[in-house]
This record gives sequence, structure tokens and C-alpha cells, in this order.
Amino acid sequence: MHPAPRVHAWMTMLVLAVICVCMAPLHAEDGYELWLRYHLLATQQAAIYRSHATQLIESASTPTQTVTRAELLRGLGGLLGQAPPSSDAVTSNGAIIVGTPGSSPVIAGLHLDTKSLGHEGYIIRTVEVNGHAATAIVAHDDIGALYGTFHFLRLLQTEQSIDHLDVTQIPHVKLRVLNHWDNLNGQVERGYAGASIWDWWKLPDWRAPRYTDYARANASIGINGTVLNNVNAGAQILTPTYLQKVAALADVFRPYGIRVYLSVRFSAPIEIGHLKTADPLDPQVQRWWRDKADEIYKLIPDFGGFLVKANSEGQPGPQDYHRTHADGANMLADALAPHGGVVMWRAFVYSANGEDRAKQAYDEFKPLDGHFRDNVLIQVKNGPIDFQPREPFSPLFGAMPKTPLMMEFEITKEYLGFATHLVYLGPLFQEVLSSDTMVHGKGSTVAKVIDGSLDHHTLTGMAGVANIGTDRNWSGSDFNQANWYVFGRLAWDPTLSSRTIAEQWVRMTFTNNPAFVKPVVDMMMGSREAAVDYMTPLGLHHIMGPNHHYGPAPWDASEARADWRPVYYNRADHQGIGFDRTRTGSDAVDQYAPAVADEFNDITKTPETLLLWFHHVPWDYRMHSGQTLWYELVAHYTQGVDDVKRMRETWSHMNGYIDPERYQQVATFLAIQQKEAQWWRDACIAYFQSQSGLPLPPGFAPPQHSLKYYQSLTFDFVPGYSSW
Ligand code: GCV
Repeated sequence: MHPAPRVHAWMTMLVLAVICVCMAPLHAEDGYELWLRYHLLATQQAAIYRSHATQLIESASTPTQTVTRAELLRGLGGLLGQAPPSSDAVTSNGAIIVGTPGSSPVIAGLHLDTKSLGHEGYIIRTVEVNGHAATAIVAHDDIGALYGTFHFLRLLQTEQSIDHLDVTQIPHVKLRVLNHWDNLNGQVERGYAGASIWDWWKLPDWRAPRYTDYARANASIGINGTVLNNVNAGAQILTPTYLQKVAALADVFRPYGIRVYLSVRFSAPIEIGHLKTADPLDPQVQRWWRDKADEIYKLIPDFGGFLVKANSEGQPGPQDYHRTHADGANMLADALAPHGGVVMWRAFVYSANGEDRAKQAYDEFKPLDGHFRDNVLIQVKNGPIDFQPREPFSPLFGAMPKTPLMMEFEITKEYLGFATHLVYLGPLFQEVLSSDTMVHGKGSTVAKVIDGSLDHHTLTGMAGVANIGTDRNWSGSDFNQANWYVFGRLAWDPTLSSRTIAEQWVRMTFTNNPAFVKPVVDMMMGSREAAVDYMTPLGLHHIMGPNHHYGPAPWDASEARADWRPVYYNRADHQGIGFDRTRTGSDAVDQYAPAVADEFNDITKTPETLLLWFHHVPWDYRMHSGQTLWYELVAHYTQGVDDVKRMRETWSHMNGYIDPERYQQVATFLAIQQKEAQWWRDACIAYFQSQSGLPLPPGFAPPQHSLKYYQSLTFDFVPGYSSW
């Protein structure tokens, strides 16, 4: 047989394959690079920056120095099209000098005050060395230089001038931590971005490159800790097999300044230690935890500590043995103290005891102020109930001056539309942080509680429940990445503006083109209020579908426990709507400092955004607008849907400014958001109208379906919920 035809066919296929490869976009955008997309800058901008990047003077002898150098080469190489050569001495204008006085004689020669920067701070300054202008990125410790490097790259990514730099940054908060609610079986509780990124099965041997990218992303925004597993914890994570896996992850994260922490199950001494009790005052139990801590620190010398959910939603805890939360936390704290570890003990506790759920965490923890060991932080959710689209700040902030309180935000959008709704959480985080507790007079903001300045604490922290999973884009949607990003930036500095952070994120993630940046940042900034409007306006809360938390169900009374039923929270009836938490109601208001309590107690002084949180209000109550409450409620719901329509409209004009892949997914997700916003509006209006008995105010469209229809909807599979 003659081989020629076959060779010919093979050649043809090869040529076709080459053509296909050449025609395919070199780099399809899938969101994997997050905000660390070091794509080539516009020609003119790149040329300017190249003159500031002629030499690289650094040292790469420690692991952190090595990753710092790698990031610089990657960043400069990508943004400028070429990375500068390394050298030992400054010989021309435009050198970039990175490191610490200890690692670089050139930096030592600058005589900058690095000691006052602490472990993580840095300076970025334009300096003169040997008569040449240079940019110095200087810190006291290696990790500060890495943080400074990311900051410097951000200046380039966002096209800022780097001619005369003089930046000093020191983090305001010590522990800046992600909380993963990841189960060991790969499911993520309240996760909407695929499965857990921790591949426990293949660890410790296979250390997926994604773990390094995770560490890079976190370090770039100053996150320095990660709790790997769900607060609804199994004891298994503390077994030797899993600790080896945890140690492998700790090894990957260490150069990036990230410590690992674990959520621990309070009853672990029984389940894996085979003791008869987990009583925190039992000497055998105390010994077990001490031994466990010793075992962990042998494997992971810089292990961060434990996060604990105890006596909450069915989890075991010290109260099972008639002990207090302080007894439980202190026992673990004593085990960790010799190694420098901390306990982050959650204040998210409530039970079906008939008391207003919003009051219970305060009632439980306030009396324990001053009873915790020095290495215990109490981790408090931002609001008194549970990460609702809008809540007042938790009354615990400011109420426990002798105890470090950590903020817990939820980055994953359990109550804000899961993966698909575009809701930028920066304004929510900022609203909470800037709330004034008034405990020491005006200006006693929640941010000052968290950064320790209000009551002089040096152990401080902020936690964010992660929205990260195995989806290529990490967070389930491109815009959800902004919520991870803004959390990290605000944990570093809670006084930053969420708008500035959004703008930087947009520039780094998409483009610097002002025709894109301005409208998209505006859209992000309005998105949280839009969601509040179409879900829970005017202080409504907890009216989502029970358990899975997807979609509206203000009518639901099916839960066994009253405090899990939406009707418990909205209390809509023929007279009015809202939860009376005033002094004649549950008196939750008096958990706040007197000035705040008086405001929340008085219906005329309560901000309308929180009206129905604190008051049961007649339908015909006159609002500031002069309209009735019923009118305003319908108007807000309608406004929310209209806002989403406008967001879609804004986005439709963005076509062509960015890659088609991400453009299209955002467009499709916005269409889903509009559909679901309409559903929220219509279902809630239909139900509240069934209670108020009032006609729809003129000019507003009636719900698209009957109340019966909305009540009949069921959902068999809802992401993030199956682990329950
Ligand atoms: C981890 C809410 C969520 C639960 C979560 C809990 C918590 O109730 O719905 O999934 O459990 O908060 O924060 O512990």
C-alpha cells in the first residue's frame, strides 16, 4: 500500500490544527487571574513605567523574598512587556529596590525608619541612590516587602503616577482572616462557587498550583489567615491524617504570610479522643486539648489557632456541661497559649427560649466581659441576627470593652442572591464599620472597636466567610471577586472608602478605560441598596425561604422553631408590619448605648432604612415622604427591580470594552438577577397585600402571579444547602 495519501491527510490535519490554534484567542478570559491580571498596559503608559523599572535590586534568599521577586517579575513582565534585569547596585535612573535593611545593603543605606512599621507594614518611596532616582519598597520584615510589592504593582495596574511616591502602610487590624465553611467531603456550606478548593483526598502529596494562586491573591490584599474548614465542624480534621494535609497547605501559604487555623468541634475529645466527656473543667479533657495543640504545633509551628462555634444551631459546647462560653474558650486558649495561638470564639448563639433572637448573643456574652483569657477573641457577626441584606450593627460592639471583639462579615452571598446577583458588599461593610456605637461619645465607631483603638486592644481581627470554590473564576461570578477583594482591603484599613476600592478593583479586573470604569463603579455602588429594596426594604429581615435561603417566603410558618420562621420576623398582620424591639416591645434597643437606644426607640428618629427592624408600624403610618408605609413599601420593592433594570442597561453599553467571555456571563447573570428581583418584589407584595388588605397604590404594577403561585414554588436542589 502506498503511504502517500495518509501522509497527505495527516499533513492537512496538522495544518488545520495549527490554523485553529492561531485563530483561537491567545488567552480566553475566565476570571481565574482575579485582580492580578498583569496584562500589557497601553503603549504610552507602559513606556513611562519602563523608565521607572530599569533595574531590580532585591534578594531572593528566603521563601518570602523568593515569591516577592517572582511576583515582581511576573507583574512587571506582564504589565510592561518586559521585566527589568536584576542587579546589585543602582547604576541608572529607574531602579526598583525591594526588601528590608537586613536583606539589602542598599536599603540599609537609605536609613529609613522601618522599625515603626512593625511586622507587616511597608514604605514605598521615591529615593535617590548614587545620584539616581529609584523606587524603594521597604519593610522591616520580608512580608511587609511582599505587601509593598503588591501595592506597587497595583499603582501600575491602575495607571497611577509613580514619579514621586511616599506611601506608608501599616495594617489597622492584626488578624485578617478568611473563614471557609468547607466540609471535608468537598461541599461548601453556603458556597455558590462549586466545591471546596481543598482537595483533601490528594493532599498532602498533591499541592495544587491553585493553592499558591489562592495565597497570592490573599497576600495581595493583606489577608494573613485562613480557617480551612466549616464552623459546623467534624472532629476528623484533628486526626493525624488530616493534620498532615493541613500542614501541607500551611507550607504552601507560609511564604505569603498566611497562617492556617482550624474550626474545632467542641466534643472532639469524645469523638476522636474516646473520652467520656468534653467538659472544659475536666482535667482529662484539658490534657487532651493540650496534647492536641502540641501535636499540631509540631507539624505547623506557626499554626494560628482555633475557631469555635459552640452551643449554636445544634453544635456541642460548654453549656452541655453547664459551663459558660468563657470556660470553654479559656480551656482551648490555655492549650494554645504556650505556642502563641489564639481562640476565635463565635458569639453567634441563640436558642428557642422565647426571647427575641436579636437579643440573645448580647445577653449571653456581655456578662462574660473580662472573663476571657488574653488570647481569646470573640467573633461577632456584623448584625444581631444573621448577615441579612441590612441589619443594624450588633449591640455587642462597644459593649465588651475588656474583650477583643472580631468582626465577622459574610462574603459569600447567602442572603444576597447567591452567585448570580451583582451585589457589591463594600457599602454594606462600610456602613457597619462606620456605625457609631456612641459608647464613649460621638465617634466611637464599630471600626474603632475592631481595630482596638476604642478600648486599647492590640489583639484585633476581622473575619470574612469566604466565597471561594472550584469554579474557574473562584467566586461564582466575576463581580463576586470584588467582595473578596473589598473584604481584604477593609480588614487592612477599615476606614478606606468602598468606592475607591471598587474603582481599583474594576481597573485591575477589567480595564482602565474611564468609559467603563465610571459607570461600572456607579453600578456596583448602588447594587447593595437595590438588593435591599427588592428583598428586605425598610428594615425587613429574614423573610427568605427557610433552610435553603433562596428566594422570598415572608409567609412561611412551617419551621418547627418560631425563630426560624419568616412570619416571626415580619409580623405582618391587618394592622401593620415589623418587629417591635422598642422598650414596649422586646426592648432590644436598650442593648445599645443610651444615645443610640433612644434613637432606635423613637419611631420618628429611627432611620427609615431600619424602621421595621425596630418598630411594628401601622400600614397607614406617614413616612418622611408624606406617603403611607404601605405606599413606601411597594415603592421600595419596585425601585429595587427598576435599579436592576438600569444595571442591565448600564452593562449593555459596556459591550466591547472587555473580553466577550466575561461580558456575556455578567449580562446573563444580570438577566437572572432581574428575573429574581421581580420574583422577590411580586411575592412579597402579594403576601403583604394579603395581610394589609389594601389596594395597590396607583401607578404600581400588580404582581405577575397570585400569592398561591409563589407559595407553591419548591426547590429540590439548592447550592450551599445540601450539607445541612
Ligand atoms: C455555618 C447561618 C447559616 C448557616 C451557618 C450559620 C453560622 O445560620 O445559614 O449555614 O452555619 O449561620 O454562621 O454558623
